[in-house]
Amino acid sequence: MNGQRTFFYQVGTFAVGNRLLDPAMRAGQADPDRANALTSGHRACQGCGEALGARYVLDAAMRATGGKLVVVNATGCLEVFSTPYPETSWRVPWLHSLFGNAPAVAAGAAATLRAQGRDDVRVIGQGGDGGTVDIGFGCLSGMFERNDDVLFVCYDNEAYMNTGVQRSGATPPAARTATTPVVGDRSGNRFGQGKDLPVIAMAHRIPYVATATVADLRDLEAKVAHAMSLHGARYLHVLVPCPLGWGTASGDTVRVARLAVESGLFPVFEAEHGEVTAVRPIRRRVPVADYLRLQTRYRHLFTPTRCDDVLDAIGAVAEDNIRRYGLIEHRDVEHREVSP
Ligand SMILES: Cc1ncc(C[n+]2csc(CCOP(=O)(O)OP(=O)(O)O)c2C)c(N)n1
Ligand code: SF4
Ligand SMILES: [Mg+2]
Repeated sequence: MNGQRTFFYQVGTFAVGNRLLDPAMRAGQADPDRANALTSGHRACQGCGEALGARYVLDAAMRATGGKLVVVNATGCLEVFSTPYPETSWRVPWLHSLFGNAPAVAAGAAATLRAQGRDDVRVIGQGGDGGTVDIGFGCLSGMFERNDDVLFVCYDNEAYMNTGVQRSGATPPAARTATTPVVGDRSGNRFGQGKDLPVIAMAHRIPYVATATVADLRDLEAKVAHAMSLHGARYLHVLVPCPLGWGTASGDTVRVARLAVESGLFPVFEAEHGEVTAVRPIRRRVPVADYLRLQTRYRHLFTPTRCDDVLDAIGAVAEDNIRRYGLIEHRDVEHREVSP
């Protein structure tokens, strides 16, 4: 690449297979020898963001560890669609834990490997938002507090999807779920603003916390690679749109994830030992309505009449994120460009 300029469109998320690039600059998914950790034939819905996210994450982790990886998976869609007995789509050593104890099982796997002197084998725990922010929260906090050598990945689709789209602690305000219906003047989810687990993880001062989405493959892969270069407790929170639960078109998964970022509703950042070290700036800010309108879980905000008060309240959440993380003009912390 000496003396040759590389343009954004040659290295962006959609250029994953650009074989003109130096191998080191290509995305992991462009590698014909990638692990295919979550291979085809599983039963996820078409356009499932969680399946996409898990594939990116685990292939990147397999690459970073030379294939020496053990994965512990909480109960949820990711486990159910991938392992209908006696079949499996996983091409990694993979354990299914209970719904609520994946971080503890992962910590146990890491301790066992250490006791066997096999520090080269790394451990990832993973689960949905319900398994992470609600029922598994105590085990996860313990894993953070003990600084166990585990990367825990939460695939956040903002509800309990596997059991029929019930509200979780990560469900955002006004979203319609099976347990937060739109009835009369009740406008979907009325419980708080959703649990901010990345910030709670940062409060544990663990070595690494990051957020990402399935809209930016290179960013996600780079964060996994960085996480696997570190030891101790690490946490990655990935926004993964769910066409079934969100009421989005299956072809819109990546677009919806991108709009979540560009509206300011999902800040993408990294933090080390409790301090934000990098943010991904918003390139082209969009109104929150552009993001919400694509999802039938928010249809009641637009029809039969537009709920400007609720839209304004959601817009204020985005505004607050933009201010807190400096997503538009960030001067205090480094902006780490993931692509060269
Ligand atoms: C102790 C316990 N309570 C409830 C369940 C039923 N259950 C299985 S998966 C699930 C929801 C999973 O939601 P989430 O963690 O967000 O993952 P998703 O399916 O959305 O990917 C529930 C309620 C269970 N398996 N165990
Ligand atoms: S319900 Fe949602 S999370 Fe579950 S398989 Fe379907 S798209 Fe994926
Ligand atoms: Mg979920």
